[in-house]
Amino acid sequence: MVDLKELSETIQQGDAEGVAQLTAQAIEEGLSPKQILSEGLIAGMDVVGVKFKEGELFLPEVLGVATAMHAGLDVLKPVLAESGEKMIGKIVLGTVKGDLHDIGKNLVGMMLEGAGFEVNDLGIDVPAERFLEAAQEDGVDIVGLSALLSTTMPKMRETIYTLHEAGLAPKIKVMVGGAPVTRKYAEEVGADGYGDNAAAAVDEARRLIGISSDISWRKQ
Ligand code: B1M
Repeated sequence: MVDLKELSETIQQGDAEGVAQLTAQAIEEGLSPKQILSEGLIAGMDVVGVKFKEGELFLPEVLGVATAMHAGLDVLKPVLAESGEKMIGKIVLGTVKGDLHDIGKNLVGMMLEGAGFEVNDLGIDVPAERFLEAAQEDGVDIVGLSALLSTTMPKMRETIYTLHEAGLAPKIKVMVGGAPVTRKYAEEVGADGYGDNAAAAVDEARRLIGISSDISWRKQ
């Protein structure tokens, strides 16, 4: 019988092959996708998120862990879809127009997926209109904007303005982040949330959809 604690620990070790194998075994043994996700995969990511925030783990380790998480999610996703169980929220994510940096944004996306969010990653160099188009799809809760250049940061304000003009605020929240972005800047451009790093982005996204940092993985 699969021990979900072992799955959580395998995630923390960044062992992608082991995670895929244990996840498949748990499904085969009839455990619910919800239980596998919350007590195995997300439980492991939560420990990693805290360690990353506290400086105990560094980027290469977190990227390895994120890859392992993806290996588990890849196995679990079809079963989740079949069971009709919802992820906790939906996020449209992208790097703003003119900006090609995506390492941090990808990490944020993976951590968000690890925390149970459905992520629609639009990639890099994303114009405001493309964010708007994606935000208008069904069920989007948050639009996440990443920028690494001081020259592209103003695109955040422009994108937020476009979303507001289309009447998507306040229903859809906007979260921003990236090395040069500060909480003060986020407030100035009218964002609802700000993440200093990937773990903080997960906490902030949970806050924006009204979930406290304990795991409550489904929308009521
Ligand atoms: Co660029 N680059 N770069 N670069 N690059 C920086 C950002 C820079 C600070 C380097 C420097 O000069 N010291 C500087 C920007 C200066 C500024 O404007 N303030 C710079 C420059 C100038 C440039 C070019 C203009 C260089 C040139 O061509 N003359 C050019 C611009 C290209 C463009 O975008 N149009 C350029 C190009 C590149 C590469 C293509 C070579 C490459 C990008 C590869 C890629 O991303 N696929 C690159 C890289 C790698 C960097 C540095 C070295 C590293 C960035 C990175 O990946 N960090 C960077 C220097 C640095 O930051 N120390 C630099 C690791 C990553 C995990 O952190 O992205 O901060 P970060 O993400 C964090 C948080 O910020 C947060 O969580 C993440 C994980 O903890 N976060 C969010 C990010 N997005 C978030 C979104 C959220 C919430 C949190 O909510 C939605």
